[in-house]
Amino acid sequence: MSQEAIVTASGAYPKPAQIFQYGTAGFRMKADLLPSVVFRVGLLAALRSRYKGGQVIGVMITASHNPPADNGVKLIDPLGEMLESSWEAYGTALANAESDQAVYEYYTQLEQKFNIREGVVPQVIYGSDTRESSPALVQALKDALDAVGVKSQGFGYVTTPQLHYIVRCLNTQGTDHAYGEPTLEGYYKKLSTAFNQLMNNRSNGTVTVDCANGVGGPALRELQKHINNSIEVVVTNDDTETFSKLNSHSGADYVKTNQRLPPSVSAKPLARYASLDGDADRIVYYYVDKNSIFHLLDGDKIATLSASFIGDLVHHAGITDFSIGVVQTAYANGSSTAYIEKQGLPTVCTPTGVKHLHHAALAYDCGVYFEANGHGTVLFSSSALQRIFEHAPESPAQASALTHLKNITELINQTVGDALSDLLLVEVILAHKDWTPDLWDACYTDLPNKLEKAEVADRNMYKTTDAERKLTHPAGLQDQIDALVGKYEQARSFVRPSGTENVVRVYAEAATKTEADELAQKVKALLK
Ligand code: 16G
Ligand code: ZN
Repeated sequence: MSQEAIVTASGAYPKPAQIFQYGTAGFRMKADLLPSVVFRVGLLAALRSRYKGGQVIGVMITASHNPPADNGVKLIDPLGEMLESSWEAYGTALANAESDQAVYEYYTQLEQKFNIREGVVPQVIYGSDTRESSPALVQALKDALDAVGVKSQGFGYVTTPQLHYIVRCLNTQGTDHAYGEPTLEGYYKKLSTAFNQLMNNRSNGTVTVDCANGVGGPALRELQKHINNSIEVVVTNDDTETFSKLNSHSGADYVKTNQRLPPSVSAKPLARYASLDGDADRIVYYYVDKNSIFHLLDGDKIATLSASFIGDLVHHAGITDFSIGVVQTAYANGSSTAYIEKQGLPTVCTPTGVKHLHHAALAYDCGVYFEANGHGTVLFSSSALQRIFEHAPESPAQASALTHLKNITELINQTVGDALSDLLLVEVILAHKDWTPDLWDACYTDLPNKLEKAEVADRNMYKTTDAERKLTHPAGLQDQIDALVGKYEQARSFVRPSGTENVVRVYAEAATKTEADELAQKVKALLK
């Protein structure tokens, strides 16, 4: 690739005096710091595609639930997974190269390291969320892709999971594990066809969905056109024109963190509500009871609901020796873990971040993974899918369960957590069980909990082990935490450095809300 083309194009995107890091979900920060990063991520995407023999790589420009002034960028690997972690460091190094010439040199170093030759045409697709800063960042990306001869295609405003879906479709087209039509229309058709069949002759009233004034709003409206009238979806907080409204007093993160309704929602008792985040890869449900008390149905509740429903279908379809496991993080409520284990299902705890959960979920025929914050999905292994689709039912009841199970595998976006797909999944399960939200909630009672964040001089001083449940550094701190935890009933607490902000997070749960709050405060005080 011509040195001049890269150096000249890079010259339009000078690097600010700043150290960048490819974190849990790519690069994420104030949008005005990002043009050079996005440009360089474009170069990395080109290399990754060439390294993968010309398979399509995705680039998503989004900062998810972060405030409107932020933005971010991350890569999607060929099967719709997050970028393989060993490549994150190359992204970090490219982003931190001090000059345009250094960018070019590092690019050629990577070509040599991976023995990447000329001749393969790299392919990259991209999309963004609805932030004001997104179009300019998309332009920076396109300039990089053009400078190195990438065959590229933009999909405009898309949810993060939609782009993951399209990447996988493009790379599996014409194979026996083709994932679907590689278009947005194909995405809506795939989900809605499965949903409509699963809801056949059922109806389930109304669900009101807060879209955080992000890209999930228009996407949900589009999806709505494809689904039958078995449910009524009321779309709220879907103003994507007023940039300042994004994620403001709305959305999954607001509801989960504050454990309360978005101020714009006046909830009717026992009606269903859900909130998406800014790029629609997270969802939480909630309702108020007859006494107007708010109840959150978070990622843990969605995981337990899905795992038990799928387990029942597998059983009723007459499929045996089928492993189902639930993957969680340290944030999973202790009651949810106890509930899953009581159902005889294995649970695994991994560090925070989708890539860790996703990886662990691959160990099962069916791996259900959700973070408590509402990010998650269900994976079926290819051998499990084969068994499901080849299974011969022995009775009408088995045949019916099997049909539902097949549709469930189509309804779920298996590339990554997808709020729209998860919304339809929950709606289907509640309709099949004929459950109101309080019945779902009654499966187990969450232990009261509290999440705090602490500003620290250097979060990198905090090192964890045991899936982030214990600190190894600073020395002695874990013993102090343990001593505090020992003073409370049913208590648990951990401290972990954030992967997305320069803070340390403190989580505590205990038998009562007062105790959980107090424990969190005391642990936080240890960090001073
Ligand atoms: C990122 C992760 C999310 C995780 C969050 C934790 C992905 C796609 N996103 O947003 O899953 O819950 O980081 O943030 O992996 P923290 O490290 O700041 O607590
Ligand atoms: Zn998100």
